[in-house]
Amino acid sequence: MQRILVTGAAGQIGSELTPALRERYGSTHVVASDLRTPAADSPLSGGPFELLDVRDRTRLQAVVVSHNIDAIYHMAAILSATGEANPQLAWDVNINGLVNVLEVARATGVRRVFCPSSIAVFGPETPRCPAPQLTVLHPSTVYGLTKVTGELLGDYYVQRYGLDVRGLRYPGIISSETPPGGGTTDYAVDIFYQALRTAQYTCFVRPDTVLPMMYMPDCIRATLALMDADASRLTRHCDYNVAGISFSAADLAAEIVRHIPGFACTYEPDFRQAIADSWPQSIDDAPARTDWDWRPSFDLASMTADMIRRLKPRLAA
Ligand code: NAD
Ligand code: AKB
Repeated sequence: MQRILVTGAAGQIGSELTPALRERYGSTHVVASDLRTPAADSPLSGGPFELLDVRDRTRLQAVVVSHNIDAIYHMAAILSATGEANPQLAWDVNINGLVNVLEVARATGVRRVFCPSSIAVFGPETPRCPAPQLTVLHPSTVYGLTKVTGELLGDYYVQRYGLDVRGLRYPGIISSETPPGGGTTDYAVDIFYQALRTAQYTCFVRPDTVLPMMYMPDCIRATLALMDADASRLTRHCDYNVAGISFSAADLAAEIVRHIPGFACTYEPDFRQAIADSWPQSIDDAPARTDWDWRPSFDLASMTADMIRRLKPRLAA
């Protein structure tokens, strides 16, 4: 049975990935870790937790050795909008944290690392509709720079050291359990909270902004499917494109109106508009479909209905 460490486990994805891994591998086999201690009623409460800053290699190695870890899901990162506010912090956490994870893996018994990438690897010169798997990677954010570097570094550890490192270029992730942590695609989650609380939302990108997005159940399924895939079928390692749903901010608002008829969305684009404009509108994920049978299961209508079904009782209470 694998013994897994999840870094950045208290974040938007880690807080749902960790319970999914615990369901598969057993609660005591999956150690959650983060900079911040989760609340007692958090989704992480069902198993071991370690306070861990991924920039501290000594502590990271001590946690890996003491729990006899053989796989790391490295979710700790600084996202695009926070990264533009503090580029040095983004570089420090995203690059030095990743180097520490890979080096600790090499020095200990860790055999497998999952390291997420992002649509942020693409930039204004990338074809936007769809972004091909193999294309120009010239991002305009520090976050995108760290993600391109992370993909290349992961691939290097595969060829140079034989470490099994895998990664996906996640689109913007939409979810109902834990709010997103400082990205450009956060509006596609915030809009649900405000629609249910006040029936109004001021969106920080223009209504015609189209971005690739994915609902959390598909994100978790894609992550587990890539990690389950037979290595002999993989033609790539750390940079698989994965597509979910592409829609504009106005399309999302219109879909929410079908459930909350009085909902009104206004638009006041801020600095995140330029980031969104530098990313593609859709993704070509043919290698993921061929190599490990990837198919998304949620569209805009089913994602919106499920988000509202989950959030409504919680926000009403
Ligand atoms: P998040 O911001 O919600 O969570 C990141 C977590 O990392 C937070 O809990 C934070 O406390 C923790 N963290 C920050 N600095 C740390 C440090 N120095 N040491 C340890 N922990 C630290 O992010 P997320 O949305 O869960 O993203 C997880 C991964 O997926 C990241 O690599 C991100 O780039 C990638 N990704 C996310 C999305 C998305 O839309 N959520 C899209 C593309 C890629
Ligand atoms: C962000 O907006 O920074 C993230 C991402 C797409 O990587 N959600």
